[in-house]
Amino acid sequence: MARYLITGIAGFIGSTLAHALVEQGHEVRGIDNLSTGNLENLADIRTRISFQEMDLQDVAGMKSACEGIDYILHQGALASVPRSVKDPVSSHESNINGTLNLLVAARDARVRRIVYAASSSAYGDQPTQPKQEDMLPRPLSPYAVQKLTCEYYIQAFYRSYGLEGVCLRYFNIFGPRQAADSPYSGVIAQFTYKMMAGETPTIFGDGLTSRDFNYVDNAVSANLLACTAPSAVATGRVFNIGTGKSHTLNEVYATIAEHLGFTAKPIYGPPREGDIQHSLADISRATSELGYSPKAHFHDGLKKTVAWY
Ligand code: UD2
Repeated sequence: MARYLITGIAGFIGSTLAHALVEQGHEVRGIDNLSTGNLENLADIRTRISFQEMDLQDVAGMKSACEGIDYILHQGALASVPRSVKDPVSSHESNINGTLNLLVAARDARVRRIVYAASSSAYGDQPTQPKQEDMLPRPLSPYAVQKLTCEYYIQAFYRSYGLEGVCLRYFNIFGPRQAADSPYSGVIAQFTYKMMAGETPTIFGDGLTSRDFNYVDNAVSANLLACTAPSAVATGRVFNIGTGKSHTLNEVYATIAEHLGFTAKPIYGPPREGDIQHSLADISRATSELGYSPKAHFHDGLKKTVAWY
């Protein structure tokens, strides 16, 4: 049994991690400022975790949150490319200042390792597919810059202070509990929610935009592997957490529509600012070095997700 701190525990990925760790008998502490997270995501495990409403930028709070912790799974962030384009300052404060404050607290508390929710957005408009970790990043949006900056901070804290850190570059994670009711929600959640309400979703661009959509269970297993992998393999390193397969927005729309019996054709709108056209992961580093294997497949994951909403 180990002691975990999950930041952003009331959010989509944070709460899914919490369920998995509680299930395995670990001690789970979680913080969330509830700006986008929702305590309903934790309702069935609320008595089995220790939760505090807290902002990542709270210096004293983060100090006490890190006390006695073995592993930090750092999911807390103001996610979304378009949100960061609209308001780069608030997302910078949460994503960069908050992470830096957490790192200082983790270093001082001698936390064993921090696993960071990095983002595939770091690759930006690099034309080469699939994306490999050693490619030069070309972030296009403030969000991508913020997520990449924190990868560098994680690595610098390892080299400067010996705080072990692993960066998991998530590729479009989806699944149950993903917020669906905001324009900043992930596309699968938004399409499902809208179709269920009888509204026709808008596809930004020509529908041929593609993403390596990865079901949340695969992200959970990647986090657990990143905690236990030998330091020489994992520490200070970046791993793509995708599936190695991509799907277009047209395909996503059609599949969700089929599950829900929704018959209207999509509305097409202009491409979204800060968006990249194609995103596909090369997962060979994570598979060979962490033992990561994305067992949950896109279509099964989509079926479970649609059924959940
Ligand atoms: C980025 C990152 C992802 C994660 C996420 C967090 C990339 C490739 N991926 O996801 O790893 O960090 O940010 O937020 O950078 N769309 C529509 N209609 C809608 C909503 C979205 O067509 O109503 C399109 C959107 O323009 C984009 C695609 O769907 O082309 C996916 O959008 P998203 O917001 O779900 O995720 P994305 O790719 O920005």
